[in-house]
Amino acid sequence: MTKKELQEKIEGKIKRHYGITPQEAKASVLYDACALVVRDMLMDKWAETQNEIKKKQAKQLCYFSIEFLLGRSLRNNVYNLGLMDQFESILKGYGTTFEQICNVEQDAALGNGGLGRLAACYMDAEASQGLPATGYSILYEYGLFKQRIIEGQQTELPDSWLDTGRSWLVTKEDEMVEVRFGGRVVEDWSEGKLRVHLEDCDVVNAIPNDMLISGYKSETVNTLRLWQPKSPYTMNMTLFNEGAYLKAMERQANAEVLSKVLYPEDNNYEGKSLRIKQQYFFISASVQSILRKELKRFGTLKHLNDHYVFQINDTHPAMVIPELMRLLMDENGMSWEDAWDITTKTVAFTNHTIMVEALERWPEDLIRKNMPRIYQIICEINRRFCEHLWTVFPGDWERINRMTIVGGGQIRMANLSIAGSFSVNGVSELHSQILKDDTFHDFYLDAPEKFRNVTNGITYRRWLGQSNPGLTKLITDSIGDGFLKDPNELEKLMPYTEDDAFLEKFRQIKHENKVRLAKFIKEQSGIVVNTDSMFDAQAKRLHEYKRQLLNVMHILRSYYEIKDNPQMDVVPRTYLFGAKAAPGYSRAKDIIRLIHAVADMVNNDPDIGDKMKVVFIQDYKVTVAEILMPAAELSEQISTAGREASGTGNMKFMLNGAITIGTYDGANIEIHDKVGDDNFFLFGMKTNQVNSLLRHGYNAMQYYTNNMWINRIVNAIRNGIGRPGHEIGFPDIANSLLFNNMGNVADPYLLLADFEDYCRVQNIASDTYLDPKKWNRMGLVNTAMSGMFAADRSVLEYDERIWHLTHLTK
Ligand code: 26W
Repeated sequence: MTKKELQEKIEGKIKRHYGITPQEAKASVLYDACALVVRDMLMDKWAETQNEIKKKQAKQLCYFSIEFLLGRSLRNNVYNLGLMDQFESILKGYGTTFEQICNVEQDAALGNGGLGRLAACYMDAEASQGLPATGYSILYEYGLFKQRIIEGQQTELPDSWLDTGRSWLVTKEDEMVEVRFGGRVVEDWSEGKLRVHLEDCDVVNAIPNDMLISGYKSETVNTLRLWQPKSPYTMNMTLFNEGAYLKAMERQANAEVLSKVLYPEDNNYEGKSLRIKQQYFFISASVQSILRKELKRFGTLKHLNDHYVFQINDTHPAMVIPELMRLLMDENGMSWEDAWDITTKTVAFTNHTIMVEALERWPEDLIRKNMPRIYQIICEINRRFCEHLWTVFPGDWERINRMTIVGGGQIRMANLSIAGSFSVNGVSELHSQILKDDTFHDFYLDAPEKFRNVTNGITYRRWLGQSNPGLTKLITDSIGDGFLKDPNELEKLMPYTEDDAFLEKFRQIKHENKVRLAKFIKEQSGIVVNTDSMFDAQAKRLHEYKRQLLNVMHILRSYYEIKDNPQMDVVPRTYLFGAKAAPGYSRAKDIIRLIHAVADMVNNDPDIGDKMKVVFIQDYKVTVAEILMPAAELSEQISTAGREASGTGNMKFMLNGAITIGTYDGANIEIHDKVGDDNFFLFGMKTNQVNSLLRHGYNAMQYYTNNMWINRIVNAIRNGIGRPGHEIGFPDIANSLLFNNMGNVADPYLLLADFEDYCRVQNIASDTYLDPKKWNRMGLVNTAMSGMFAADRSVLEYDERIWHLTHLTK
């Protein structure tokens, strides 16, 4: 499309929707007009994609996820359509910039962290690779909370993303479906065979809101279908006339509350009844709408698994299994055996965590009350599964007990997911191995053929092409832009690691990105950072297993070293944190407060000056990550070995030329394999050492007694950290490292055991930084070897190993 045509379209929108000229339009109007024009363009391609799917009778992917952490859309879509130059020039003509208009858009934060962002990266990769895919989730009215720091403490504010997000949605009232809650299951033999239906249930209408998903230079446009609940009941006028206003609207309110808010828990299960209703709501609506299409197209559901594969993103969508069974049997008259055959050929399951506190186990009562038919079906799945297990493990009661789907008054969603799927995968080599050896070992013995690995990946268009234009240009100028479609081409950069002029340009770009971040930090917090210092970043959800506290302990050590010896030569560092804590996770919130206390102490100490700064970046989200990743030099990936399923932030840092300081955990291992020992700061215990230490009784206190630094640091944390006169003590944090608490051993994530080794490699990192050429060469090796962590590679592996989709014209 030419600039002129595009401009006419934008101006047409402004005129028709707002009745003004572009010169009169404020930024929000320009944003809206641009978004609508882009949406129209995607709509045309979307229709083409649908045609091709029909014509080819293509096999499609349905990706079920309770989270999609999309971030902004405008720049992404314009970039994918190859229209960046046109938009930039048109908006310049209106006296503004495209960047300013993009900044109007709020992030669509319909996710918490890794799992949600992965779903978003995969949507991009599928469209880019011409794989037909639909994502299914909930149209949350409020995304993940906005984080404000007040006096060092996190507070949460609502995030009403739809103010700007609406522009991307296409509401399809005519594709509404009904979802039923509660009621009674009625069995009816009147026609000679058993038919089951529900009576007296509460109905919630589900309305699809489709977001169109573009791919990079691709003809394929896919759909993200976000369900919005609407009550079919109008207000109860009798109650209203009696003056019982709230009661009169209760039914309506109960339905619409389903999509009010995204649960902010990450890696922590809480058996909230609204959450299970959210899960069932979007699952039932999605499966119904898929079956409706299949029936319309083929007149039968017998070949469902030839036309669709259902990938469930962790266990949150596990009710697809009984819901698909219910619809096939109760609404389409299929036998149990046929329905089970189709279900288990259609559903595939990805696990994203081995943290036990993240395992979903719903109280039986809750399911029985809210989804009575689903409850019955789960019980029958369980009965038959146990019968099967009895033949595989005769007499092995203990094992069978562990494997049952219903047990101890609970429904175990992971067990249901494995029993009802043809494929189970982890998200990194190590994690998939742990699933087989440990977490799901019993299931592996029962059905080894189900288990696979697909290592996670990220989309290079957003995380390099758009967020780091400087580096993208340098790479394109030297090896062409093929890497944006085939990321393995990044390896062509390897010869440049010996090219001094190239390395100097690489350094220069990193510096510019650091300046950009420094400006952002200054505006947000008033802190002035030294852009010649090493930018050392840890950005991820706040969780004890991710060990932000270990990072803090090292910062304190460096601080005391300077205080003890003010003349000492140090490599200046800026320690950057970005992290949200789940609102109910008090230890995590306490650690955020500690980071602020440390920042307060370090940043205001005249003895320290430019040598150290500690910055907590408020409200870490996709849009902030897009500024942070390109500016980072050292990437902190320091989880306790065996605990981080994969990590994907590690990949974003690597791609942008940061060097990892990390444990042998998750995808860090594969990053280390790619770049080698020389280009990675590896430290800490391995998974087997961690496990055996914990098994044989880990004695954290011994480190406190024997290690002078640990002793000093833990005491300081207990007694008071802060600028003089403003110290705050954190006895709970200190105690958690030393004493058993509430059934937990002291220091369950082994910070004290890994501390010395961490400090050792931190020193190596500092020494390395003194040789800029060496540092830059290491950074470039990281960028060059990062091809395998592209989402394109991941989705193609899913396709080859699990999905077997029909490929569309790219
Ligand atoms: C029910 C509460 C709850 C909420 C979210 C339990 C579990 C989760 C997610 C599965 C947690 C999560 O996001 N896991 C992360 O998934 C990423 C994508 O695979 C991995 O890279 C991260 O290592 C993993 O922590």
